[in-house]
Amino acid sequence: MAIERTFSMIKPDATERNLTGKICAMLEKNGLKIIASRRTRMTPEKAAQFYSVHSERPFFQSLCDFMCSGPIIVQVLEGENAVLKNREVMGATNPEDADEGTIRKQFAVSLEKNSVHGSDSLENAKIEIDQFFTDEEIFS
Ligand code: IDP
Ligand code: MG
Repeated sequence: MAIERTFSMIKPDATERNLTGKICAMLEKNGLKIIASRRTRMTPEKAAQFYSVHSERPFFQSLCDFMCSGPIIVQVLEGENAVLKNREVMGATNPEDADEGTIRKQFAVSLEKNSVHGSDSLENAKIEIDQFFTDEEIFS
């Protein structure tokens, strides 16, 4: 297995409920090392760019509004098979479908307000990391 990097976000529904530490602890417990982290806010432009793959979906505008509604934490995670591992720790997009013990099962409020984002491929991980971090901000 290869050491990979993936991009993670803690979404506004989770920062609002002060769950940052609990979510980071679950990532770390599962072998994902937080090698960059910053609390910030999405702008409407940045949200639209980040979720552009979903621009034709009916939930797009609501999703962008939600992502701008409060602070987020942007992170780079590193570890064995980090892309897939993070998706496993996150759980299914819809918390109703998420497995026990996953972040979304434990913390998500709804299909939209599902507490965390994680890159879905190594290729997208690199694109997403580059949208938020320079190489000088990442320390493994
Ligand atoms: P993912 O976050 O598990 O990769 P995606 O399908 O990429 O899921 O969707 C991106 C985000 O858009 C989801 O995490 C969720 O916040 C939101 N979303 C996805 N599908 C729906 C929907 O049907 N209604 C409302 N929001 C949705
Ligand atoms: Mg996705």
